[in-house]
Amino acid sequence: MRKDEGRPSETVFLCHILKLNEEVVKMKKIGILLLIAVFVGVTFGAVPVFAAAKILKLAEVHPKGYPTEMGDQKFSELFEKLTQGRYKIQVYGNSQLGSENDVVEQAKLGVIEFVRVSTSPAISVFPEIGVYSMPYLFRSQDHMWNVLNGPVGQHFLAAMEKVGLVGVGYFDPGSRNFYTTKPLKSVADLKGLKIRVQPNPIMVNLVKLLGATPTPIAYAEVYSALQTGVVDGAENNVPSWVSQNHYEVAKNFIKDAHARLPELLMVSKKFWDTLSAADKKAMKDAAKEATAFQIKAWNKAEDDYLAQAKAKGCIVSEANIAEFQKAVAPIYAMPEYASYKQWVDKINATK
Ligand code: BDP
Repeated sequence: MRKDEGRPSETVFLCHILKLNEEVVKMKKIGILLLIAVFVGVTFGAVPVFAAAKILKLAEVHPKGYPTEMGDQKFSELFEKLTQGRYKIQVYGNSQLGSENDVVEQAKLGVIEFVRVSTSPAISVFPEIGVYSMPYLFRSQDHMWNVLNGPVGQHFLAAMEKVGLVGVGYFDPGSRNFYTTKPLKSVADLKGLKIRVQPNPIMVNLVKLLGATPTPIAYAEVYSALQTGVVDGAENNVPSWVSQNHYEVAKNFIKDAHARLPELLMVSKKFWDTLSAADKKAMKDAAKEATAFQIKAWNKAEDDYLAQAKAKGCIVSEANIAEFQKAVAPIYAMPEYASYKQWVDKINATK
């Protein structure tokens, strides 16, 4: 009896095993089908529904809410949308990824996909673009945009490909002006002062022509350089002066508008070359719209930051522009900038 008792449960057990086997076979079939689907998708260009977005890095020196940073965010949002979420750009502000000179090098190597930097750090890898930092080159904001949107501006964006970078677009830089810890009303007041400049040979020469001593320092270190007296002043646009708190220490600002150095949005050529023609177009389109957005944000920020500085008791003086122009004019005759003449002429001829 005992032997017989065991029989029904053995049968049930066997049935279970058989059912389980069927399930395993079913699951294997589904697995194989899924594998085929992925293979076909990848091989023939269809995108598997579960593909994760590729994360890209964009280096920026400014903090959240600064107009160029807002432009970066807009660009990132649009590029993601235009590529149906296949790419996601993460903006690293506040010099988190390094100084502008460092990140330009990293973008050349393909370690960082995008950089938003001033023209200055691009000069070390592409000297021709230095022409943009010549003093009083652009007559106004409108003149600058006519140049940037015209053949000269577009030439520079494309030509950087030779050095491993592709210019995607420009952002508005405003105009650069001097500010110091000492009273500042004229060129004479700059005499003998130590002035922070971007690591840019043209800015070094410009400051020398004004009788001051240029000190190249990375952007993130300017505040402490001013505070500790390593420098007596710096030169920049109003939003940088205020957002970096330089205005707390260097309260004297003179509106001499000696230069406008276009802000560059560049992509690593290494990454650019991996893109389809449609994605390259998407990137350019995203940049175009982001530029229009940034210009609006810029114009508003300039006014807001200036009001903030005045409210905090800063002294903002109007410069005798002719006096500044006269002092720096000899830079155009320096032999090291002879090759800029062809560009200067084209820029002067632009309406
Ligand atoms: C600001 C530019 C930023 C530069 C900075 C500087 O937006 O890209 O790094 O000047 O002076 O106006 O270093």
